[in-house]
Amino acid sequence: MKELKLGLPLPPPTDGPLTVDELRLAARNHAMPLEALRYPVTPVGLHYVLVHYDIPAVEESAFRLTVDGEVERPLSLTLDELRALPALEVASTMECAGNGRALLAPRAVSQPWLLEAVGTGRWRGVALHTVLELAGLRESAVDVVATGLDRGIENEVDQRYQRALPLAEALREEVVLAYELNGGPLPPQHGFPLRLVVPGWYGMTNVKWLASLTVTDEPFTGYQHARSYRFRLDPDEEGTPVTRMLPRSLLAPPGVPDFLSRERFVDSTPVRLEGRAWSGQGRLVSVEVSDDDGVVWAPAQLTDDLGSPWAWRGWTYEWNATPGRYVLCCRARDDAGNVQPLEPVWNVGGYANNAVQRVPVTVVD
Ligand SMILES: Nc1nc2c(c(=O)[nH]1)N[C@H]1C(S)=C(S)[C@@H](COP(=O)(O)O)O[C@H]1N2
Ligand SMILES: [Mo]
Repeated sequence: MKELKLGLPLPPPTDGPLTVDELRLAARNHAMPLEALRYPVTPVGLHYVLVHYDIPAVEESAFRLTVDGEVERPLSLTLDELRALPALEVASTMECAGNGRALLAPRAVSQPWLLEAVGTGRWRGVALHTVLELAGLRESAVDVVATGLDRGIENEVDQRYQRALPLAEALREEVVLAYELNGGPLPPQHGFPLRLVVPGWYGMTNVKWLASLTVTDEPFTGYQHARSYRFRLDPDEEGTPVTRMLPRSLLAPPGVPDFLSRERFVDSTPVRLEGRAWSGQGRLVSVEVSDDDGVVWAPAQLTDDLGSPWAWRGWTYEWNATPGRYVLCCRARDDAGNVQPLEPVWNVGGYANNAVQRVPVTVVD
């Protein structure tokens, strides 16, 4: 990690119109169209994508995963060697920590997500603990640092993309080094040939193009931990780390959209409203629906197509409405006591804004 002085520090938060920098990021990094909420497992091309720098070039035959640091036996594993280890598949919902950022005011100038930076995949690979056991953890082990092949400059710091996991998280049974998504090889944009998948945590933890695991004897303080991905009310404070996903529910907008505004028009009711909901903080316990902008709420019916505690659950709600204008909302609650707020909770980086979705709908005669 090297500090450069390029005169390219991050711009301050703004209330102004979307900048070209944000538009450029938005065009590279796509969200999941909300109608794709109909699929319990998100088709690969519809899963959201977030790439901080460039998708790196990878030569499969030259690829090795190295494991070093506080281990008894440093490793260098080919993909075939990883595939020969016991396999594990986990259906897991992943959401970017910046989801909802563009709806904050002032907003951090970064990837300007609205609400759809989410997707669910069947991630198949080797459990991280299997590889760590093969290497043999030393008593001194504290963090497992995952480093990607991609490199770039962020806030004047030249870096490889790196995130670390505390040992207790790294040893969880369902943490996967994935070489497959939805039954096929990982596509380039999702981390080919190998990525880390940490169910329950926000997206940034799931290091793509994974090249090395380094076990450290002290907590990791790299850029994506100490500078980025922290809840701060002031840019100069230390802040607290962004970790697990807060509960969120999303509604597949009913009816048909207006091309430009995407306002919805519904011909007649009753309409079966459908969506999905998840939480990385606890078990999802309820989803409620409102058609009056969050004044009166009614319970939705939860479904469980995937049967994975790490994947979103479906929900449905039979909506009976007369002609008129409505604002549909949904909110999720988990058993850790979290519920989606009606108004966003602001922070400098624009992280974890899980305020309820609002979908204006006109029911026509
Ligand atoms: N190596 C590397 N891993 C990365 C990133 C990255 O830029 N480089 N982006 C992270 C972020 S911020 C998110 S939200 C997820 C996005 O994963 P996806 O593109 O497969 O949806 O990957 C994470 N892993
Ligand atoms: Mo992200």
